[in-house]
Amino acid sequence: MIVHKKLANDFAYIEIKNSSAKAKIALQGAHIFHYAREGEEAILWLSEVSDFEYGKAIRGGVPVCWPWFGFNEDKSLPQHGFARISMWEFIGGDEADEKTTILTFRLTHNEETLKMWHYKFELELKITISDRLTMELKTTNLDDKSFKISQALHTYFTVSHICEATIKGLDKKPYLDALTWKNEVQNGDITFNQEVDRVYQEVDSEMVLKDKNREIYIKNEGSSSVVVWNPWIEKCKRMSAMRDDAYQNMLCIESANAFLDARVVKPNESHILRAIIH
Ligand code: TA6
Repeated sequence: MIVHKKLANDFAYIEIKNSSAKAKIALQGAHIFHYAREGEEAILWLSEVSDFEYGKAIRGGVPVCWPWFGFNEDKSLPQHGFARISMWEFIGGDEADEKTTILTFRLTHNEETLKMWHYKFELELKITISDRLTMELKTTNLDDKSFKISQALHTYFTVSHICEATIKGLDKKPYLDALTWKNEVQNGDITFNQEVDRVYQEVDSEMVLKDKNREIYIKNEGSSSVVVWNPWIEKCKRMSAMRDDAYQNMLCIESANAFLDARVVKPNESHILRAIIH
């Protein structure tokens, strides 16, 4: 079932239900803000006080950070790019079988995007809702010059408590610590007892998010960088659209092409970033 819905303020989204899962996707940002497998708690975290308003990114789910990850050198431009606050076109939904729904969204250059980023492009997000969540973000260069992108599927995961969460699969990987701007190397599994904001590089295998009562697997393709973020106590208080204690129940593991893993896309060529979560 694919149902088009609108909030009272006209904010448009699509609700998906099949025999394996439920999901909700906003047209702004092609932003998945709910994904739960049948009979299970939501895998994606969504802030209880998130804005659902045009021009503001939803706090939670999977913001699409594109065509730059983090700050732009020009500080007047939006952090994490403009894709997550742009209106995407819904291209179509395919109810492949009773367990699987595939949706495609598209964003192309327009007068507004060309002011912020001087390239012609087509960006497509294909989302497969089944007992796994698959996101495929395809960047095509429609310009006559090459461009460089950095990007992330900035996935917010729900955790029972941040102190119960462990990430496996990044042992011995180099990372840039975005709190100190120092290069470090991961030693063992990742656990949390303070603010963490890191860009891991050279990532080549599946990661596991171990929580108290479940394990979630994250596999990326077309990507060798992963951002791990939890704002902890003080930053959480400063974050927009987050309750003060929200850091306790969320954790971002972001499938990325960031920093050393930024990609150059030549004219008429494409790059695909894929994340498979189950
Ligand atoms: O990916 C981690 C990060 O860049 C953090 O530094 C952080 O503040 C965050 O994403 C959330 O950014 P936002 O622009 O959504 O407030």
